[in-house]
Amino acid sequence: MRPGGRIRIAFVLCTTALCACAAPPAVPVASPTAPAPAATLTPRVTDAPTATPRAARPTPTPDRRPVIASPAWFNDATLYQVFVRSFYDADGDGVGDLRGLQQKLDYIQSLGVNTIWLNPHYPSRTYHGYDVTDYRAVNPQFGTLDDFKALVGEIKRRGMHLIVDFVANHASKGHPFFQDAYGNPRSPYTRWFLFKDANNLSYDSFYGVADLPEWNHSNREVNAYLIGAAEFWLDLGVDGLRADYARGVERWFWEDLRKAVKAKHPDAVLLGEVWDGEPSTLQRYFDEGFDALFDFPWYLRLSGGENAVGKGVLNGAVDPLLLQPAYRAMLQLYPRGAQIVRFASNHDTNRIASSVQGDPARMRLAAAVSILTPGIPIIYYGEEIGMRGVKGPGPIYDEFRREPMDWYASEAGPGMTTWFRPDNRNNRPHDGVSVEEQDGDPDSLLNYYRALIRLRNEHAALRDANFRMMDAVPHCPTCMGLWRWAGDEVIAMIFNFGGQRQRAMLDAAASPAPIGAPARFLLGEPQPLDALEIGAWGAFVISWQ
Ligand SMILES: [Ca+2]
Ligand SMILES: [Ca+2]
Repeated sequence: MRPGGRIRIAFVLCTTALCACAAPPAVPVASPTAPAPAATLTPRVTDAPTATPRAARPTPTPDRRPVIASPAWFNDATLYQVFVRSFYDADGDGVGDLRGLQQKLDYIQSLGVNTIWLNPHYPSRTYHGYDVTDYRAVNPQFGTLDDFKALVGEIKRRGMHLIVDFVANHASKGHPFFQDAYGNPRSPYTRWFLFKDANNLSYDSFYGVADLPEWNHSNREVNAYLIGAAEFWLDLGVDGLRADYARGVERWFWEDLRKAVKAKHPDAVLLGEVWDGEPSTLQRYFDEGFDALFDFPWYLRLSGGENAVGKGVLNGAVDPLLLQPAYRAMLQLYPRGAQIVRFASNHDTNRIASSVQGDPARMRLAAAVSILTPGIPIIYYGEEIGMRGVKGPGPIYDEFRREPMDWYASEAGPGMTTWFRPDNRNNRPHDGVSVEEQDGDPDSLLNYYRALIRLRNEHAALRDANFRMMDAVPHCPTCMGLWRWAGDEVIAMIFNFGGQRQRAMLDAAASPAPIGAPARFLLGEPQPLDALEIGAWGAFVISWQ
């Protein structure tokens, strides 16, 4: 943390969103899975004059966009991304596993999350698992197929959902089919890969990485094999697939996958990773058969890029207006029913806490804008406690973004994974970043995440597709605002992406619906709407019902 930062941060926190809790922090409790304290975001009614303008809902104009029959349940999802190796170790070998994950479902549910995305759980030759050697088995380090079935059963019993990673672009060099075909042109698997010489020694691979030979999707047998693997997991009760590197795979594969999956599992969600800064690129993949895509255009502008620190909208480095195209694409470009997944970091990016250089105010702003604005939020494990992570200095890199989930102040205790503990790691004992240190503190980042997710779960207007961007927030050039509504409720939200305190004005006349009732402040202290004191990196969320 920078010199002087602490003073400024304390000011920020006590003047913006969440300083209703004047009581000193509670003593942290010993159990990292104790129920969340009841404290947090009690809506307060403003004593300011209520807005009286009446405005009509947006006039419906003919919407000629195509429609995707996406699974309705996914609109109400809040996701949690689990890198299994780093999460919770049930058998004491230092490596996270499926039984460990099952033991921490109480914790995950305590966040308000209802859907889990697992990074690859398949047998693999690497620690990260994106080189699959068997598409129908569980990495023995993580457990057995029976452990997987037990996990699915418990997730279903709780009314939760599970999405698994699906790697269709490439295999592992260690995959038995590739092993058979490599250097052996007479192998029955020769046409399963993209060999470039007569001896089957040179081949196309993911970004030229020899360990990741690409599948040949022009071969129907390959596609049947991969689609069969997808169905195998869906038949076991999995609720969806997160398609790795979707843009590496030909369109016909995704179309065929959708047809096969939806015929038997119409409620399964197909979530694609299309790493691109342009909404028009994402649009193509909705056309190819995906229900849902990660909002990379939004993420890249928010954070300034996957390797950035101190860049992007979230650091005041660029105008928050740059976020608007990502939102507007949801209204104008993507098909109706398209599902956008909103994330502030993932296993391939610097963690958001590091991107904002550990500033608690901006960590909270990142959480609020990710969880409350239109889209389906996903939280990368550990983000909710502010775990740090930046690309490593080499020769290892991404491990530093996938460090062991920090359960304990001491980084030691039951379930703590220990597979990656170099001296120059990002997260340390007694740094305030652990579940144990934050669980019982009503003012902690962890409980802020819980409160935000609770708001999303309790207000249909925070999940519904209706929204409208504010063209500007009067008097606050660093602010972004938008309206959301559902049923009888209208919600306005304003985010200040700047390091200066501002006096913003909410233009109530621009409301998409009548807002005669008193305003309830879901986030931020009640204030007159024409003079909202918004702190640096602050947020207001205001409801009329
Ligand atoms: Ca283990
Ligand atoms: Ca720590």
